Amino acid sequence: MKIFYSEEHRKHHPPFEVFDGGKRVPYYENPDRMDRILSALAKTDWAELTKPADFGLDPILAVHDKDYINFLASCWAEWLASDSEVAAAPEQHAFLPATFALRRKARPTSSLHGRGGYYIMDLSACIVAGTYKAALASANCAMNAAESVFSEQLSVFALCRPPGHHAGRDYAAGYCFINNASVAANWLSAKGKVALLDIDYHAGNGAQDIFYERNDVLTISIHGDPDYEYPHYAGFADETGAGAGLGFHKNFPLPKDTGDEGYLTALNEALEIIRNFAPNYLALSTGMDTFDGDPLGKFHITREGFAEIGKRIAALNLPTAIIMEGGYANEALGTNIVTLLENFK
Ligand code: SP5
Ligand code: ZN
Repeated sequence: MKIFYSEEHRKHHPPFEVFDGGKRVPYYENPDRMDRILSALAKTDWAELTKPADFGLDPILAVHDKDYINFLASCWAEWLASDSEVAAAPEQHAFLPATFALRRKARPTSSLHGRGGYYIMDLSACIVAGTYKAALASANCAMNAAESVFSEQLSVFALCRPPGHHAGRDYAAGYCFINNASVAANWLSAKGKVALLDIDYHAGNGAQDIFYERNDVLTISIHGDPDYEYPHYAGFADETGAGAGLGFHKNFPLPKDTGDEGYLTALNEALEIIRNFAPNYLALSTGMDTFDGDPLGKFHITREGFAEIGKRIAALNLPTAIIMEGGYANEALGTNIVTLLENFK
C-alpha cells in the first residue's frame, strides 16, 4: 500500500496547549505520534512510504478562505516581529489568541490578535514557526493520496500531521489548520461522487461546514456526542445539511463509554447510507482516539474493534483515501492504525 508521508511535520511542535481551566499541558498532538506509526509500518511487508509531490495552493484554496490561509502563512513571523519577549525565546512560545470572534458577527480586524481570534476557534490550534509549512506538507500528503486513488483506483494512506478535520473554511481548531480530508474529497469530487466518512472520536465539524450545502460530497461523522464532548457546537443528530445539501450530511453522536458493539451498530448504519449514495470514491478521516484509554477520548474501542471497523469499511470495495486525523494513546497508535489499514491492502 502506498503511504504518503512528509518529514515537514516535525517543524510543527508547539511547546504546550491550554486545557479547560487554563492549564498549560504538553501538546498532545506531537511528532512522537508519527514515529509510533512509522515504526509499526516498518514491521509490515506492505507499507510503501512515498514523499508527497507539491500540488500548490489551488486545491487548498478550493475549500479554504484566502485571507485565512494568508493568516496561517504570516502569523508566526508577524508575532516575532511585533513582540520582543517572543523573539527572545521563540521555542517557549506558541501563538494563541486571547479573544474569540463569537458567533461570527465579527470581522477579521487588521491587528494580528484580531485576526487570531477570528481565525482560531480554540486553544489547541497553536501556531509556531513551522506550522504553516507542516500544514501544507500534510495537505499535500492528502492530495497525493487523492490523485493516487483516482489514477490507480486503489486505497492509499495519507499519514498526515498536523491533522485536519476540525479546520473549517476559514478557521483553525483542535490541532487542525488545513482540512486535509476535505481538500482530498473536494479534488476527487471533480472525478466522481465522493463520500467522506469521519471515524475520529471528535465530530468532523470542518467537513460538515465545508460541504454542508453540497450534494456531490456525502459527509458522515461518528463521534462523542457534542452535548458532552469537543467540538461542543457541531455534530448533533439534527444537523443534516442545508439547501441542495439537505440530506447529504449525517452525524452519529454516541454516548460516553461506547464500546465495540455500540460503535459497530452506528457504523453499519453509516455504511448503509454510503451504499445507497453509491459513490465512486471514499475519503476516510481516520482518528484512533476512539481507542479504549485514549487520554482525550471516552470510548472503549479495542484492537479487535479496529480490525472489524476496517473490515466493514473495506467491504464497501471503494478506492479509499485514508487520511490520518487524531489518536493520542501514542504507545498503541502504531498497532491500531496498522490493524485498520491491513484491511485495505
Ligand atoms: C484531531 C483531534 O483529534 N483533535 C482533538 C482536539 C481536542 N481538543 C480538546 C481540548 C479539550 C481538553 N479537555 C481535556 C480534559 C482532559 N481531562
Ligand atoms: Zn479526535
